[in-house]
Amino acid sequence: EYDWQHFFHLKTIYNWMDRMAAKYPDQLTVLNMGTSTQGNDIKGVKVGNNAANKAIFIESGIHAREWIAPATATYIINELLTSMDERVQSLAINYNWFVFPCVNPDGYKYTFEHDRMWRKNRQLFGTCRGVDLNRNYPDHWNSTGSSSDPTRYDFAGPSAGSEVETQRLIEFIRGNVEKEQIRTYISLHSYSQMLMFPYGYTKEHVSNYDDLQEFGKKASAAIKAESGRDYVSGNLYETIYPSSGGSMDWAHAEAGIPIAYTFELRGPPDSQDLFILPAVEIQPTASEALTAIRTIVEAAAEKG
Ligand code: 0X9
Ligand code: ZN
Repeated sequence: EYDWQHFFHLKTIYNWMDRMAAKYPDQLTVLNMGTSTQGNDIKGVKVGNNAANKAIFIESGIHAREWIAPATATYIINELLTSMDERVQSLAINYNWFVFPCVNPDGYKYTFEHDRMWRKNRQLFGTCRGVDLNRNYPDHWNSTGSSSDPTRYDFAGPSAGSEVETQRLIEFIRGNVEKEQIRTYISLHSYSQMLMFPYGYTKEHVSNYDDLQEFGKKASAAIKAESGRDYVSGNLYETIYPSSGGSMDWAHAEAGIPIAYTFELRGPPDSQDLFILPAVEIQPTASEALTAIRTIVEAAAEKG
């Protein structure tokens, strides 16, 4: 019914989360941030319930066509609950995890039902649709690497934080960041094999640049050792391209979450459709992503 050899529809992912909650009632709780533009739930899970623990927040699927991202998020949830690897078991014991696999549920559904290459949400603007939710966050909104044109793939929206999907995520983080001690924020994307930290909007360095650079480099090395894949690490502005209004910049600068990364996971070996990763790649891609997260979390814990 659910595995990591196929990509699954939104409702299949949500049904799987419900079954995992029934199977692991002590460790897993299903959460709902609220509803999207078109009325779909934005569901996620909390894994772990030790109130003394710090928390890690993971979002994926902000870009609808990047199917490997939600698949990786569900893999991580499953590993936290079932892994026989002591290093992963330690992560589950020592941290609480908030994982929201599909923070753009309308777009994700649309990629299954109508257009595989859809990226944005499905908000209507006259004769066209969609805001790039990773350009809509209220931190130096629409200042670079985004567009005011609703026909474009990188449309920032009519105003900062205009979209309900953005608003629900902001409310969730604001309501939980202190209460749950969220100290790490991960945004999963594809396809460039990069581990990036803030800022996206400027090449100026964050105050903890040296730490984030060091953790990123360690994570790249850990992936290289596991799968032989090369992941470039660095600040987002200089590593991929300038872009403002991303969730990571907001999480770091506005919500005060010190450790924030945007991962670009694998794309296919050779193809024009770089978002269409063969399903056989889900397992190794998700495994190396978890290795990178584990390495970052362990390196940060060592620093104290
Ligand atoms: O353009 C993007 O949003 C990301 N690349 S993707 O191919 N997955 O669309 C890059 C990260 C963008 N930026 C910020 N977080 N600011
Ligand atoms: Zn993306």
